[in-house]
Amino acid sequence: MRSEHRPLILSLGLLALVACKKEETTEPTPTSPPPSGMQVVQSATDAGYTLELLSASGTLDVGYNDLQLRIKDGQGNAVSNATVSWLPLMTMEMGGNTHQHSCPYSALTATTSGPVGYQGHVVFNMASSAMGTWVITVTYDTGHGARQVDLPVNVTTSEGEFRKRYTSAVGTDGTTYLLAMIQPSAPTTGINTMVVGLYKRVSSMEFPVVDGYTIRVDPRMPGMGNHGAPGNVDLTQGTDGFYHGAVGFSMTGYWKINLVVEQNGSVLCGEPVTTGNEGSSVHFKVNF
Ligand SMILES: [Cu+2]
Repeated sequence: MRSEHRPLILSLGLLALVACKKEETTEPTPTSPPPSGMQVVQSATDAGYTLELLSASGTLDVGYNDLQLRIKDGQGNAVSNATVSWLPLMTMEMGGNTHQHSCPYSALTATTSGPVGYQGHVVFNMASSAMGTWVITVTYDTGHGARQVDLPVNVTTSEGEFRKRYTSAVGTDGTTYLLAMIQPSAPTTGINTMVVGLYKRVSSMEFPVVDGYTIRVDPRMPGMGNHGAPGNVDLTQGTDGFYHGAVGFSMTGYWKINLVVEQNGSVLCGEPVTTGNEGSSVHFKVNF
């Protein structure tokens, strides 16, 4: 993800918002799984095209979501030469006021394998509720001018007593940081590859990737004397923009993955685990 492209994408999205005529109908019922194994989350028809948003589970939840977008023409053939962008937007009713915000998300790029289409990811920072609803607005151009389609989506919570894969915290610099665990998605006993997306809130619409920080990793079992495990490697940023490292789990069960975010050796958010402090306020939770 290249954060510097986002303002451009936003500007194009706004231009398209002004430029193109809205005309779509949505079909809220998910259809049967396509051959890729990806399942339709939401679809809509527009100007003879069918747009499908897909995820592995056919659902969306808070945190990191790998997604695909497929555009089919009237004959059912997937379009590969469209220009596409998207904007996830939550509209919230708060005390009589309407507030809108986005969340971290990538650009859409052509799929490199599997069915023809476009791929990207969205890090939802809030679940859908009676207070707020998510819409992913897709702007696409198949060579006949930009058109815009709204895909209303339901985002469920990913947090429970023993699970958590998204968190946010206000740093010592006053900035709100957002952390999304991408790996391990299926933790096992031993050393697990760990991948985290780290973003900051610049405005309600801008959440760029944070570059060059360090995320310290300290997994503990709160139910078993808060013991740790060997094999942890603190996370540093890779060329893909995500933070890569490793987390060790010496046995099955519930683990709290305590995190400390540092910039040049100084702590921005999270607290180290010590004899007097059994956990960090910045953490993920897994149970397997
Ligand atoms: Cu919200």
